[in-house]
Amino acid sequence: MAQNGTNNQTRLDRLHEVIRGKRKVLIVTHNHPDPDALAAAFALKYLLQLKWKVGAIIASSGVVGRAENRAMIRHLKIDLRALSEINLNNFSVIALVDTQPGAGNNSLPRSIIPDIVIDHHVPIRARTRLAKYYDIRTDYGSTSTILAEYLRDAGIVEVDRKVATALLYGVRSDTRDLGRGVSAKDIDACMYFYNRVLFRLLSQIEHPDVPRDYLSMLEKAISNARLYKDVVTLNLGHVEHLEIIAEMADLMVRTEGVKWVLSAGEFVGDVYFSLRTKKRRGSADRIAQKMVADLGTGGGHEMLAGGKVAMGDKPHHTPEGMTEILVARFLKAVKRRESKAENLLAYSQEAAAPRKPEQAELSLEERKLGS
Ligand SMILES: [Mn+2]
Repeated sequence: MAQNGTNNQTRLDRLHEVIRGKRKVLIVTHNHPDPDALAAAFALKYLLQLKWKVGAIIASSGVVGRAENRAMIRHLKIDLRALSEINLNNFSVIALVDTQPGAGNNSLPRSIIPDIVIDHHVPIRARTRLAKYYDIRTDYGSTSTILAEYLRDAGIVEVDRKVATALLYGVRSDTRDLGRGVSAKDIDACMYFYNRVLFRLLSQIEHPDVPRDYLSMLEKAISNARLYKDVVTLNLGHVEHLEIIAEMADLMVRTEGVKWVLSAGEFVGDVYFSLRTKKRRGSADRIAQKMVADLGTGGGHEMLAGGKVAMGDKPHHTPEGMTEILVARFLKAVKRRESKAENLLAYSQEAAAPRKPEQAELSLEERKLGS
C-alpha cells in the first residue's frame, strides 16, 4: 500500500489542495475501460462537483466492446469521451484512475505527469510517485472501493443512485462478486452505499442482450482451448473486442480441475493476455510481469493479471509468434512446460460422454428381463 496522507481526512484535504481554484479536471481511465475504471471515474467526477464545485470530463482511448460495459455507460449515462478528441491544454488538472503512468494500458502522453493517480494495481510505478497526489492501494479489490471511501469521508450520505449503482458494479466485476482478491475494505465500502443502488438497473447492466457474433467468439475460444494437466491456454487469434480475452479467462478458470488460465489474443495489431488462477496466493501479477520481461507491460493481482506487448517496435515478430512466446513463458512459469497438451473440449466431451453399453451395468429391470 502506498499513499500520501496518513489518514482518510488528510487524504481528502490533500486531494482538495490539488484541485482548489481549478476550473476543469480531466479524468483519464485505462484504455478500453472496464466497469471498475468507469465507476471510479464517474464517482470522482461526482465528488469533485458535489463537494468542491469543480467540473470534470471523463476520457479514455480504445473502445468499450463488452455488452455489459456498454449497457453500464448507456443506463447510467456516463459521459465518456475519446481521449484523442481532447485538447489536454484545456485542463489544469489531470487525474488517472484504475491505471498508472507507465503502466502501458493508458494513452496519456508520456510527457505528461498526471496531478492525481488513484489505483489498486501492482506494481506501483516509479512515475506515479511524481504526481502531486497519489493513492495506490494494492491490497484493495477495486479502485471503486477507494472512491467509495472518499465519498463516505467527504460526508456524502445520500450518494447519487447512479453513482452507487456504478460503484457496486465496479467492485463486483473486479472481485468476481466480492469473492476474489477482495478485502474487508471492499465489503465495508459496498455496505456504505448499498441502500442507494438501483438494483433493477444493475440487473439490466449485468444481463444485456449479446450480439450473435458473441456466440461464435465463444465457440472459437472454447474449441481452441488447450489443456496441460490443470492449466488451460487459449489463443484467440484476432479479436474484435479486447474484453473478450479477459472474459474467456474468467469463464475457463471455472472449469473443474483447472487451476490456471492464460487467455491471449491480438487486438488492433498488439498482443494482449489475461491470467487467472484459483490459487489465492498465485502471484499472477508476478508471472504476468515475467512473461512480458523485455517485451511489454504487465501487472495485476494475486489471482488475476494481464499484460500487453505492443508490436509496433517489433518488426521481426508476428502477433501469432509473439503469442507463442508468451504461452511458452507462461507454461514455464507454472511448471507445465513438459506436460502433454490436450484439447480441453475433447477432454470434457470424454468426461461427459455416457459409458459404452458393454461397460454399463445392467439395471435391475434389465437383469430381470435377461434372467
Ligand atoms: Mn480495477
